[in-house]
Amino acid sequence: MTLKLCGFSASNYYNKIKLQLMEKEVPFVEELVWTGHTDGLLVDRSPMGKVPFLDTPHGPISESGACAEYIEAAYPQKPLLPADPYAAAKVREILIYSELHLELVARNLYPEAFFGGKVSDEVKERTHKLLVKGAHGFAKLAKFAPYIAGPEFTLADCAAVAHLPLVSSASKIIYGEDVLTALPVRDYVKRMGERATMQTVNADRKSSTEQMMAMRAKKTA
Ligand SMILES: N[C@@H](CCC(=O)N[C@@H](CS)C(=O)NCC(=O)O)C(=O)O
Repeated sequence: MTLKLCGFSASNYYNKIKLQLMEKEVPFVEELVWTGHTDGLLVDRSPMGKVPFLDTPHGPISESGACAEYIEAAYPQKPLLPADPYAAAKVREILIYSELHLELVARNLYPEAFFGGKVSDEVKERTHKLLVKGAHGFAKLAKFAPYIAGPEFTLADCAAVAHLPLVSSASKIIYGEDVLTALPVRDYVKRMGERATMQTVNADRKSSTEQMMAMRAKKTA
């Protein structure tokens, strides 16, 4: 059975796994699954109702971190984690910072930044403090030399290239300033965008985002 990546291409976490699979040249198919509904079919496969999740020959796996580790272990070709345990831990560390201390924090702003909703001033203030702290922490670890963890393309790049642009743009829209301004994110994302794999991710993201926005507009009409 071919590995099946489930979710939609506008999702940054989905794209983290899609990029990993393409970079490793692991054969996979995609199943379009939207979120926002809690029917049995989705929560049986992804108990929190989130995407992405993987359908493997052994059964489903939710949470992109678990999916990414499964892919590295089950498909050792073109490894995206160093063999050295310390070097691998440093890659995972950067990946976790980009998600836990940046993306997940910035996510509080997305309803207003991207979806026409409203976020309270209290949430904005608290989120700003956490984002500034997260950006300082991340800046101490990220290398951009030329990849996020150093000279090799790693799993941390699959995450960073999916998450950092969203963190920057949400912060610019809500606060009028980019909390990642001290970091060379723009050049990094541009450089990453030259990869054929990333061009596919970006083209699919664009059409999926249009589809998602059209569905949302229809719902609120
Ligand atoms: N920790 C999860 C986060 C995934 C996530 O938040 N996915 C979003 C789409 S980008 C989602 O499914 N949102 C719908 C929801 O939370 O109900 C992971 O790493 O897979």
